[in-house]
Amino acid sequence: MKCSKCGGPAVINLRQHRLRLCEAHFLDWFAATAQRAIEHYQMFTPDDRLLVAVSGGKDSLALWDVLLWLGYQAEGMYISLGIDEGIGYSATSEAMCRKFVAEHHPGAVLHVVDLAAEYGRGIPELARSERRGRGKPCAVCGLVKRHIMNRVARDGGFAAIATGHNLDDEAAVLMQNTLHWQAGYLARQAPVLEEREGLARKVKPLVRCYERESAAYALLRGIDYIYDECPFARGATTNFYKELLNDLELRSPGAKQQFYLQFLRAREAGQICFKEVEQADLHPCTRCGQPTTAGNVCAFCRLWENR
Ligand code: Q46
Ligand code: ZN
Ligand code: ZN
Repeated sequence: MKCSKCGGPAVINLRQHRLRLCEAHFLDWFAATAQRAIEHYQMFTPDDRLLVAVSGGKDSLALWDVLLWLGYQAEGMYISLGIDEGIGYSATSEAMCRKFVAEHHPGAVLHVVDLAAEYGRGIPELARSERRGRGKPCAVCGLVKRHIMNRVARDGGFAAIATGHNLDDEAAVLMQNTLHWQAGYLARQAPVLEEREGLARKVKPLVRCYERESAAYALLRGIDYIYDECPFARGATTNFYKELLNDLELRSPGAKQQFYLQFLRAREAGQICFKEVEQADLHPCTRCGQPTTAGNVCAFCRLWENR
């Protein structure tokens, strides 16, 4: 297999683009693809300070690496959730983030928030004491991560929070939302979520890259990452949709990309439109000052009352 650009030995076949690339040309292609998405969706400029949400996994570390490589001001943010489940999940993922900085970008800033140390409980204990978290702590975990990210982004004056969501993630969510005709979610599913009354701007620069491409990027750049998924992610419905889309992709290369990018294009062109569900008014929580739609005290602050 030869590189379509230089004729050297190719390391990857991007069937959906009819491109075979050698290591150097693939790394360039990956960075250029991220850069095109950043520009096309007007995500940020080199003057903006970005907070990259890192989990120790391939997508978020690949994103942080490529943003620094492209010359953006990107700081990392890791939240230690206190998840062990017999595999030391949080400890290993934090170690991967620290190793990444030490080995690849010694000058980069990594913000770490340790939930148990700072608030007294990690996700599993918190979920056990919460009605909505029994059995599956993801609802509580999502709430905690959003709150802490937003706080760090706001306190640090960052222009946006960048996450490593790739095209596979977005296509799976799109499929799920489409099959259920979740018009409100479809209206809001976008590579950029604008800032709103104290909620930080959110951007997803890797939305045009397949998951296997961010894995290949991490591998070729020598980035060590945690291979295990969070133990609580097992059986997640998005994984089911990802498998369906991968089957489709095998039969018809490019199907995944077509499904997701055509949705964005058609919406941009006004060919399809979904009415946004009225968003509830936000006001500051009387305890922490962060935006909430609930009563005076936000859901995050109320979490710690249940013992
Ligand atoms: S970290 Fe948290 Fe995820 Fe683990 S507990 Fe669920 S939400 S699966 S992305
Ligand atoms: Zn080449
Ligand atoms: Zn609060």
